[in-house]
Amino acid sequence: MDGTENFYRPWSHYKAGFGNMAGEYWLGLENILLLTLRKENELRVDMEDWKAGKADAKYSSFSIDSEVDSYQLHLGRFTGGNAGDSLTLHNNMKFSTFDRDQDTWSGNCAKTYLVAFWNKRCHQANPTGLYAPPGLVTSGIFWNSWRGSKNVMKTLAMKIRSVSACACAR
Ligand SMILES: [Ca+2]
Repeated sequence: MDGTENFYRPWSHYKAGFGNMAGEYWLGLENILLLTLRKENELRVDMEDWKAGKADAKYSSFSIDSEVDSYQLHLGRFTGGNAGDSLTLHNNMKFSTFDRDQDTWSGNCAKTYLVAFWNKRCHQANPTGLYAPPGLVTSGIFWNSWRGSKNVMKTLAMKIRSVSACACAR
């Protein structure tokens, strides 16, 4: 959202989480695992490009495996949103950082594009790319189905919430 946080980090940082919850932030794979372990969660991705346009993409479920299974991604179906679907390609991929290459490419996506994600060979969505205005970096934050891989995003947030109805007392 403002480029103040460094997202080019090793496995241990992506496992534990980093940043400030009020600003740029990665929740941490271990926390995501615990949050998605017992309840079914849905995912919503909100984004905004540099021309002030907004878009979103929604998925019916979102969970990950534990670290021994490399935090493999399990994504439900795309349920709508004007950003289109750029995440289904990443379904069933293991998480990769520059120091732990688990993508399906012979090279190292994380190192080549300075990212950490559920890379395949390599990506259609790049939420942890370098933050910069359009034209300054070759591997910025993008969502391919909405604005292509060259039109970078100004903000991007991945949000999960439980799909089960609230059982709280009124
Ligand atoms: Ca590889």
